[in-house]
Amino acid sequence: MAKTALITGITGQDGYHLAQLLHEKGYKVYGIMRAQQNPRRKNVETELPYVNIIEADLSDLSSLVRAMETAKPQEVYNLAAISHVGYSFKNPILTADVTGKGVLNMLEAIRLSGGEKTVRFYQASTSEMYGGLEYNRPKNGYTEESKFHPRSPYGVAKLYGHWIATNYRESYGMFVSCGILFNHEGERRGLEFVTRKISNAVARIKLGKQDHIVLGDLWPKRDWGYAGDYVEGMWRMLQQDKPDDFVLATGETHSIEEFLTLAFKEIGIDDWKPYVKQDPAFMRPAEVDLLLGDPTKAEKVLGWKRKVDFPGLVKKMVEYDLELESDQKTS
Ligand code: NAP
Ligand code: F7E
Repeated sequence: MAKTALITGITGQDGYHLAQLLHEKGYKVYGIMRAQQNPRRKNVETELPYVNIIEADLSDLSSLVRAMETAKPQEVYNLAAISHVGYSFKNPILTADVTGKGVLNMLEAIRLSGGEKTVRFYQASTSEMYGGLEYNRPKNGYTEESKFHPRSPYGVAKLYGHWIATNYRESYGMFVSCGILFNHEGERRGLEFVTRKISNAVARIKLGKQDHIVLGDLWPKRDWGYAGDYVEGMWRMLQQDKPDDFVLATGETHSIEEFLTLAFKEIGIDDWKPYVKQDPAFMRPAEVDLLLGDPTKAEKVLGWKRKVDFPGLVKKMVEYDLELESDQKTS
């Protein structure tokens, strides 16, 4: 019989890729959406027509219980969050409520609707929990055993989500797996994140629609992979015999300057410096200096490996934005 999955964060980048993957695998897919005047509702309705939309909010437990009762899923993927690190400094309490306590709400909704022993739960944990400081950087990259030292209200809220999910696994024997995912990007990345901001601006510069891009710090380094590869890892985590935590990463780290270099090369520009300005408005009160993940456990246990490499990722994003901007479509 076909399985049923419930995805929170269906309008987001990962919600898009995961819904596609599960649909291809024959799942019936439900997606939770903050529905009132959500500008992204029409994208889901047109691009993911097979998704059954449920109007609910991660900060409203009763709406989540009703969602569980409506969908009756075997698998719940908790992707919803206030996910922008910069925004979390400006709205730390909302971030704690949604990104942190929202995880508890979803876990309680599963228990209250009777799914404690039957539902498998994926929690979207993050490399932001490690913090990237020099004193706390394993030589070969962060593993599932590494020490956490979050550097933003987002990272702190995610750490609460990670530990409460772990606690429900240990306390109630629930099938709860946390994916500690390093940055993953792609055509569906929000325009407020640095990679998509760059790929979109580069396309617009090529087409004469803008003449420069304004960014914050350019030296931080990230372990950047492709979102389409990472949702496959999420699914594999819930197909195991027992729940566990897994790092998904590429094992490489690159600076924003390196991303800029490759992105501008795609439009035939070797020196990006004349096109980039910096503004402290895009800098953070505390920065995560360098993130590098070690995906050995996921490779061994899940048989997961990223397919798209760093140059391939940049190319994919710039090509997509060139087409999008030439067509005058909206994203
Ligand atoms: P995203 O594009 O920012 O999507 C976030 C989703 O959360 C959106 O669908 C948003 O819906 C929803 N949401 C926000 N507040 C909500 C609320 N109160 N109730 C219900 N839904 C709400 O994020 P993503 O890149 O797909 O990431 C998916 C998850 O993985 C997030 O939890 C993120 O923190 C985590 N993560 C991401 C990365 C990465 O590199 N992408 C890495 C590690 C972990 P609206 O349309 O209503 O805003
Ligand atoms: O920043 C720097 C910024 O916002 C990356 C989320 O998905 O991945 C993401 O968090 C770097 C940072 O992603 C701009 O200071 C410079 O050093 O694209 P970002 P993030 O903070 O790494 C993790 C794994 C998550 O879990 C999060 O949910 O780029 N940067 N100039 C800039 N960043 C932005 N957004 N905009 C700039 O203009």
